[in-house]
Amino acid sequence: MQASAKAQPNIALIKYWGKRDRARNLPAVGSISVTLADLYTEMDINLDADVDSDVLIVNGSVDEQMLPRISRCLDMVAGDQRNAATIDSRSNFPVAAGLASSASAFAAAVVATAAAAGLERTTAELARLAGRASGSAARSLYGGFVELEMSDDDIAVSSLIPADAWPLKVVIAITAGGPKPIGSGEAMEISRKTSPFYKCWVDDQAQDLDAARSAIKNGDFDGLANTAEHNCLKMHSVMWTSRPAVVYWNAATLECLRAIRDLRSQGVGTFFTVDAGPQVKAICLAEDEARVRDALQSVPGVLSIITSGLGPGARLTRPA
Ligand code: 2P0
Repeated sequence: MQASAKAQPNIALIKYWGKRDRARNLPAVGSISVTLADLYTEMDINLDADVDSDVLIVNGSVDEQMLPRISRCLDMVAGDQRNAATIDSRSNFPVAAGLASSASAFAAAVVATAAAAGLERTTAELARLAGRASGSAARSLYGGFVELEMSDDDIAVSSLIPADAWPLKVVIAITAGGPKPIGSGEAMEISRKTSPFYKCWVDDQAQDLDAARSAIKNGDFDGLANTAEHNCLKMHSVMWTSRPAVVYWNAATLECLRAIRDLRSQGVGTFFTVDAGPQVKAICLAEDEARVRDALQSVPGVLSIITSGLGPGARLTRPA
């Protein structure tokens, strides 16, 4: 009745923004991501803990705010007749700051809960369950380059190529601490209902997915860079044209984009992406990682830098 799992966050190169079905949390668009290696969430689930109701500890402190969402996720995996659980979650990076902490948390949660409940589930089934809890979490069940495909009835997630087939690096510039002003789930709904660009965003996505998929299969860095930057800016254009506008960037975010574009124009293998937060992620060729890190480190307003390679999908650590 006890199990532990480890999962890494993922960074979308072709992004998910908007829901097709809120009740089942189905995304309106497919997405493609890279799973990171060096940032992680470890989660212990105990379904034999002798507690009256679920208790969630995040990095050593009781977390009442996340508890209802985590409890619903455990219900989805183990059924709502399950025992109350203690859930102990530890992450080695800032949570709720646009670093996809919900992805690694819910991916770890579904893997550990299924094992604690003694259930055999395939990775594809676990990915669908994780996606119900948080759309991006479905992608963290797989390693390397991952595609989430959207059909009318459900999602299907798969690895396009493993992490070691194209060992790119990710340099993350932290430009602000603390939680984001508005959660992505709520912000997506505002965009869906109000942005005049939303339909165009949804209609365009298949083209970006096709271009990115073939760039990944062909190891075409420039092709991937052009498509990913375009897709990121298109998503933020949808956010900015929502009412009220959803603006996650700060001045340092924009300065980092400029620095990355300057590097690229000098022949450095890097491109940017930005999620629902002010942090900037520079994807880069391994040989250019140090140069990208040094450049972003010296951008005014950058508080710290995190670097990571690409890594595996969520897995059970206990029982191993
Ligand atoms: C992504 N984001 O594809 C996009 C890009 C943020 C910007 O998925 O409501 O936490 O839990 O399904 O997965 C963040 O949204 O949203 C996200 P829910 P989630 O990575």
